[in-house]
Amino acid sequence: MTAFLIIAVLVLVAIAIWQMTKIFELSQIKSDNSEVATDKDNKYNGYLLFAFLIFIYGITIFSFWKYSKMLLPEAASEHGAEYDSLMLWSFVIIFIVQTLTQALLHYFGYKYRGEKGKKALFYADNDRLEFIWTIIPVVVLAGLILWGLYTWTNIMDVNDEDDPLIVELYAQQFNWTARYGGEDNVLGDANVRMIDIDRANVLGLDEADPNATDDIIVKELHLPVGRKVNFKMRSQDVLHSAYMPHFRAQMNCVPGMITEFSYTPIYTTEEMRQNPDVMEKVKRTNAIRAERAAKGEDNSDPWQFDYILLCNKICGKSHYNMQMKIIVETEEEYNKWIAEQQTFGKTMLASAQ
Ligand SMILES: [Cu+2]
Repeated sequence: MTAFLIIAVLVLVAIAIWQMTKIFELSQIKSDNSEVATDKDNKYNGYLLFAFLIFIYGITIFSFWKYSKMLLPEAASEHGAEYDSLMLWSFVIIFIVQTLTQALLHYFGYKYRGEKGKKALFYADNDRLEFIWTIIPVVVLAGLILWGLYTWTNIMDVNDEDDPLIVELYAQQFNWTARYGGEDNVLGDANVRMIDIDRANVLGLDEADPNATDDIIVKELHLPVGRKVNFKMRSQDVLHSAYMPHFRAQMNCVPGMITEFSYTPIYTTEEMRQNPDVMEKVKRTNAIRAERAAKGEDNSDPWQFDYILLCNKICGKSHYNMQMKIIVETEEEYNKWIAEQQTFGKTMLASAQ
């Protein structure tokens, strides 16, 4: 890596010196006009432009072929499908417009390259043409914006209808903690100033608040499938971002305030593991791992799919590893799991002894 950087720097320095000598040359008054483009130069540039067009189309096709398998699998939340189709249609439109305009731009650049004796045509305006290329983008963009706004308000609507599960996501450098409201599904008051590590009050819960007693603090997020979840995000130190890619969910965690996001998971972890895209990805990843293990670079434990909560805001040196496992399960499995977790009240009692 260092060798590569040194070479890159040397190349850049060489280019800079070359450019500077060129500027110096240009500043000299000379009689020969070798810097003026000839027909041959123009032809050469025209061909290069055409070659560049073929190159960008080639690399686009190559990227589709090579990298489309890196895309996320089908969305695992109720709003996810709507979000994905908005994204897909935006890309389809951008792709069509980009393909046409780049083709025209490069083709005309090539076709009307400079030639001795060729004169530019003065063409003042064409109302109809201008009307068409104004009205089409206006209609398409207005449509996309309206659809986007509609989707946005739908997704960002955090309300307490339909008895959502209330979960706090607590971010700190460099890990996540989740808190459930317990029996009453109400989170007790909390403030980072009340954090008391010695007494295991890691999230700064208000011990005087009766709602806090039955809160449950965990390091692995469990969610019952089909039930809406309202997340309340907090951060202890710097800006973080709670990113749950499979659910198409992301929200900043800001110190000193509570941010919210809500979604309904529609597939359990087990169901998602049966998804063809996911199975394909697991197969590919494990093949790579086995290859590395054979060279002694990795352990050979097979990887299996799990939903994940990631930090998506560069928050410090271990940001890359700030993550928490999410398990979506049936309601019975979830109830069984939550019943086994210790409440905040019990943790406080135990630490007092
Ligand atoms: Cu972070």
